[in-house]
Amino acid sequence: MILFYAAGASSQAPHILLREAGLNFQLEKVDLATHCWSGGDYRTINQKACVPALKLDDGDVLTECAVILQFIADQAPSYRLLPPKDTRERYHALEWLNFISTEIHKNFITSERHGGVAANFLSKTLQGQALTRLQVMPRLEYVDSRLTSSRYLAGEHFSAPDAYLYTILNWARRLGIDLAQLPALQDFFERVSERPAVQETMQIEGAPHALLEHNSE
Ligand SMILES: N[C@@H](CCC(=O)N[C@@H](CS)C(=O)NCC(=O)O)C(=O)O
Repeated sequence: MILFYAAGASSQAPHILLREAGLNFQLEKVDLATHCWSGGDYRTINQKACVPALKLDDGDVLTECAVILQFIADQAPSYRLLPPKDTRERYHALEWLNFISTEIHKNFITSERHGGVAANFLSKTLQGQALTRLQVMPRLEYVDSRLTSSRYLAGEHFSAPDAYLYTILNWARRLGIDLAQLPALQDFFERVSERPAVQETMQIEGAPHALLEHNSE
């Protein structure tokens, strides 16, 4: 399997989960500004030009973060990275994946484009970043309220939606959202940060793109 990723992008969630699942995989970095990877034009891998994409050993390519996470979890069922199929708990975990994807992830993505290039996933202007904060705060407050009664989104066990939420909380922090005002989310973030698979992922991916033009953060 090959995971196509960009540092700190939503592809970080499947990256974490592949490590949690102990699966064999390769990483290929994508430059979202030029649509290039070491093998050429990334749009020949994923016509949507977005990461993540997961190329399977038979050549098939899966896209869409929430779906890739389900696929990875199902490759290693003993790790229980999603509750078993056909259980009510499974559907509640899928509710989280869908909520994070449609209500949180997409509200972080800016419509700004730089130099005419669709190259960035978080806003690079102060005005755009303020708008993002307005959009995401009520959704993060909802997640915070739900995490007051359990350690992880699907209960007491780390699972796929947690990898996705963790990735997105990194975006919140980069945009200056102080997690101290969301105490359950702050605890969750610290707990997940300590996981070896997460630390390895963060170290390998390195720093994401700068959040202001002409500023290396
Ligand atoms: N619907 C896609 C969206 C993925 C997405 O938003 N990817 C961003 C990075 S987090 C991206 O590749 N953006 C490229 C661009 O804006 O040009 C999914 O859920 O996987």
